[in-house]
Amino acid sequence: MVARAGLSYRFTHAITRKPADSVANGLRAVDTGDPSGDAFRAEHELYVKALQDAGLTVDVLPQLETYPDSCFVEDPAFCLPEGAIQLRPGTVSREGEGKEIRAALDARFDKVVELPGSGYVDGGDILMLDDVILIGLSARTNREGADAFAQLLKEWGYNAEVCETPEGVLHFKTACSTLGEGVILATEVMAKSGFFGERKVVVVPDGEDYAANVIRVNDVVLVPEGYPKTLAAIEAAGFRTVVLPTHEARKVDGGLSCLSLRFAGKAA
Ligand code: CIR
Repeated sequence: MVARAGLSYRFTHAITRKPADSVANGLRAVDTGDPSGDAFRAEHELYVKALQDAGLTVDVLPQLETYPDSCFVEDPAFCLPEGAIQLRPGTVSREGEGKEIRAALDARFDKVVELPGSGYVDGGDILMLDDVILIGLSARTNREGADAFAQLLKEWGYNAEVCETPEGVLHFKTACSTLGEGVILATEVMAKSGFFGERKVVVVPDGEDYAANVIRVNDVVLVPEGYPKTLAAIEAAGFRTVVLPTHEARKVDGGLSCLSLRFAGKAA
């Protein structure tokens, strides 16, 4: 595939879902206290506003109490300009979220397909760059799912590569993000992985690994609040930033990318 300038950060639309009260039971590796639905929804409103300010039309789906982690809509789907893919999240309590997001995908895309086969892929393990889509194997994304997804992407005309997410990292994108224009933000471990070839990598300063998960949306980079060294490094690399609170999301291992599906869609 020929690189498509801006594929990874020029967007017109986003799909989000309001955090449910049941997010208090969301999955997490380390318990630092339960998130509150009300406080999370307040942070979520700021997040939606920031996406709108960056130029996106944002669909906000209603809260879904059956699935505590359902506000993390990045995991059950993946969107490209020509269509969307309904994924199969790789943990029991989230497996049904693909079906729940389907109607929202159908409303925005003419082409929506389900991940072929019976493997698992979480959208958090997919890093879209302008010339390649990296798929991280993880506790949530298995080889069968990653290979089926890579094959599908190739049929759609994209380069795809399967990588091993470093041990102890929930999702591939927990530890890296695209800043756009060929520049990556990554934790030190991820920066040393070799996944990014000759690309410029801005390394997340010591002690701020959580801030490796940012999102470039059109002309700005959304950055979590409370990570001043990372913020300064992103700005020093020449990017405009907007800082957002993610305190509730963080309690259940969520970050900025997980809270939306971003894409260049057809006109609203
Ligand atoms: C989970 O463990 O699935 C949620 N508590 C957090 C999901 C974060 N999603 C992401 O990084 N893409």
